[in-house]
Amino acid sequence: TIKVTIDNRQIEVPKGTTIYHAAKQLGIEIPVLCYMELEDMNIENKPGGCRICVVEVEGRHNLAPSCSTQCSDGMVVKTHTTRVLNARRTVLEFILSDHPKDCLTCAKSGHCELQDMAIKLGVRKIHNEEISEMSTYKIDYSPSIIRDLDKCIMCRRCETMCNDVQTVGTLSAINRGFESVVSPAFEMDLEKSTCTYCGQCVAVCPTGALTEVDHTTNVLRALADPNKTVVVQTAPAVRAALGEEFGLNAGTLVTGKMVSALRRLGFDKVFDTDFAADLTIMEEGTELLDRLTKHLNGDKEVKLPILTSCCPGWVNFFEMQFPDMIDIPSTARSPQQMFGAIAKTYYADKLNVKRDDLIVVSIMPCLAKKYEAQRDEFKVEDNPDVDFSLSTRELAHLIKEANMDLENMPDEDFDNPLGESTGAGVIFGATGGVIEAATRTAYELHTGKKLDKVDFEQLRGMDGIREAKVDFDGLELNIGIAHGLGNARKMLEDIRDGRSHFHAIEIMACPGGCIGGGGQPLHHGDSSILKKRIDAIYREDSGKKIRKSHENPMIKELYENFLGAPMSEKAHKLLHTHYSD
Ligand code: HC0
Ligand code: SF4
Repeated sequence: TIKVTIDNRQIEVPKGTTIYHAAKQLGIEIPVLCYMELEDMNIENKPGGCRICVVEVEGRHNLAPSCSTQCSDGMVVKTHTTRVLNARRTVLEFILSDHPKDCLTCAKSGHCELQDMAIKLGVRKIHNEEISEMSTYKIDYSPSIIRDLDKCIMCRRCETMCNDVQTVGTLSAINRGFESVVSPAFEMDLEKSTCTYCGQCVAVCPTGALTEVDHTTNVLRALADPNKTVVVQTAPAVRAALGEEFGLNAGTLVTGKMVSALRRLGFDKVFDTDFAADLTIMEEGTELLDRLTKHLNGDKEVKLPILTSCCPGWVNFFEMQFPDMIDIPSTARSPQQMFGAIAKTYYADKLNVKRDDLIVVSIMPCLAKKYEAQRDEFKVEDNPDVDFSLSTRELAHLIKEANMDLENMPDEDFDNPLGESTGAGVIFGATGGVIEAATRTAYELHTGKKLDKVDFEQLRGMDGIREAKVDFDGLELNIGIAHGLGNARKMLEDIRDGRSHFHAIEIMACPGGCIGGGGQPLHHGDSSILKKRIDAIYREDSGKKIRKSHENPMIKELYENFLGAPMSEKAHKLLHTHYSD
């Protein structure tokens, strides 16, 4: 270890520790802008570019960026001298001089780290603004994400997420000096690139450079139209994070309050994507058992492992990066899309409403869901099964705009029939949850026995790649789990190279699963927030009366009265899909 003195206090740290981290251990928070740490993944973004984190080191002429300067033995550091404070303000003024000043109307207003920094450092005037040049770029619109590079401050966090965590490689810094930006190759539009719309870049962007496509106005318009019946479905992960937008602690469940807020916003019916998650398990679980049985009977045509297919970012990833393997994932549509297909057939018929007059809105923790909703396979004569997909953040905006106070809303229940769900549907929102839900159902269907204990703890956790064996009454199933596309890539490469021993694998594009989706309240890479959301999801599950998808009475009724059986012809038409390379 080495000894350093920071602001007159001594600390011993291991060699290689940065000044920033040593100070942190002393409880001294040095302000940072571009720096980002993903502790669980052992990934750091430290381009040392913004220079907001500079400190004074005794004996050195220049100020040192604390995020990327290592401590040396006997080093004496001062973190907030007048010189340091002036330098930070000057640096920030430089950044602001090349930044639009439309804070009042910016989509990130109130959540912008640049704005927060200007407040923190007391910037009241931008010196020499009149003589400084502004770089301008055309705004890049895609089905899920908007890139407004005028607002990019070159922190490179998006690049770290896209390249190091997701290994998608869409975003990288191009050009030099004043012209430099983070962009897809050849300044191509996101829609033409390899982007999966996972939204992890948006989740860490400190400014308004990367934001979601906002559909709140479309939804308000539909709600105001007397000729439309507007129903909403809420994804499992939303209830575990929405509260954060209203100042509640991470991990607070707001299921009932969210339902009453949606009802007061004017939705005719408030339904649950968890219902469709139960339906997904019926289809995917049956498909798993079918493939498994055929495989064990020596059918060479049938491949294993089966991969889950409910995450649209992941679907985009394998379609683009592993086109030779598109026959391995399950053909089951995602719960969002199963919900839409059932709502616009079975439910519309029940209500005697024309397809065009039923508007289906989804509230999702995800930005890729916006893209998924507008894929051609999920339209009937140009009318989409899901009309608009809003993120958790967009729902928070709608609730705030209506001047509702979420914390003090009454707890209300979902409507029926498409609001009835089990604990198995809820856990879809956390990494490992989909495969645990499938295991609960597949076990009972395959063995004909009742599970004494529905909790499969061995499938839970935050490790990027996990594996567990589950005993199906003598038949041992190898189950794999990956979250984050970088981990998914490893799983796929193993399968391609014949090294995979799994029967079934769950893959989710975002670290943590949907609770860490690109549409959730911003968590700035803090994994303790993700863990609290995951705990909340399992709490909701354990409090549910029914915890296995095949026991959901409304699902049983749907099969009896409408679909027939899992994987029936009708189920295939409405609930399954195909992939394209
Ligand atoms: Fe998910 Fe879903 S669990 S992808 O993670 O499967 O977005 O929350 O809604 O569709 O149910 C997201 C979350 C969903 C879907 C479900 C699945
Ligand atoms: Fe990369 Fe995901 Fe952002 Fe697309 S959405 S640029 S894949 S991080």
